[in-house]
Amino acid sequence: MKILSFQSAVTFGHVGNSAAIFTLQRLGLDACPVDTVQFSNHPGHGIWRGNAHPAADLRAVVEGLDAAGLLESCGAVLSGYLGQAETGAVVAGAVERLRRHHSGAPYLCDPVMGDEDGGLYVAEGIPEMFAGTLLPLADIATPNRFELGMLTGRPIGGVTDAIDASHLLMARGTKAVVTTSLAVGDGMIGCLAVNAGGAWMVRTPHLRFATPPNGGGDTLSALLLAHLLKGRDLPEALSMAVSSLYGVLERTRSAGGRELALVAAQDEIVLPTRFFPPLPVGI
Ligand code: PXL
Repeated sequence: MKILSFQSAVTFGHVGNSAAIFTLQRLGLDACPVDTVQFSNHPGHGIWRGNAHPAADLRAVVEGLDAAGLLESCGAVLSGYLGQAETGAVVAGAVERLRRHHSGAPYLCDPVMGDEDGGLYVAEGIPEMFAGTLLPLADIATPNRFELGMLTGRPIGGVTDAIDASHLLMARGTKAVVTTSLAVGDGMIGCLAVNAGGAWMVRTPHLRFATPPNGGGDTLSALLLAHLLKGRDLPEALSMAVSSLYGVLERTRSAGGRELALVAAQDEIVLPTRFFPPLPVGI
């Protein structure tokens, strides 16, 4: 199974496609990167250089794949950090083209916009583009708590708020919503999955870092899509994805670096050391 993945690329470190492609490949999936930007490194390092690729260049890549008869060999689309609002239309076009070849081809949209610590870090127009163009096409959205609040115009305090906001996104067309970074008390952090069939939480201990690494969300989205494509249902796929990310983060913390220890911890991608089960949440 090939997955078309629209995300950032960094030369040093592991965020965007520089985290997702390896993760997908390690799970045996054939990942096809469309890099939306090329940066030296994640801006979290303080200094960085690089540029977003113009949307027209990215559209040419999608058109080239389709013209060569290669797009139809892809079975799913993943998107993350897009760099520019105009790139949203290119991703939407790719999803629509792919669904002409394979109706119902899955699309996971990670609406990368910001987080609780750093606030909004994307270009103008991106929040509106996610809300209006990409999320209504998505089978799965993976906002963090901050992004879910931005997308729905409501602050997300606890799990009940997150479930209500997930239903709001689902009323606009998204089929399932996975919200990351929900503080659930007792030093634990939770991921919440909501679809038409119910709601489930996967809780893990909240690992504390002097400077938290970036790219955890990008890795989680890739893991989640991979497990769904392998036929697991949403709660099982979330449980596997969270368990693997926990293993990678634990290894990252003991290595003490600024970047995810993705290569060193690659066995966690395939078989996590600790397993965190999905627990149904009453609505
Ligand atoms: O992890 C999200 C992400 C991916 N790629 C780039 C980023 C960010 C978040 O800041 O800057 C280039």
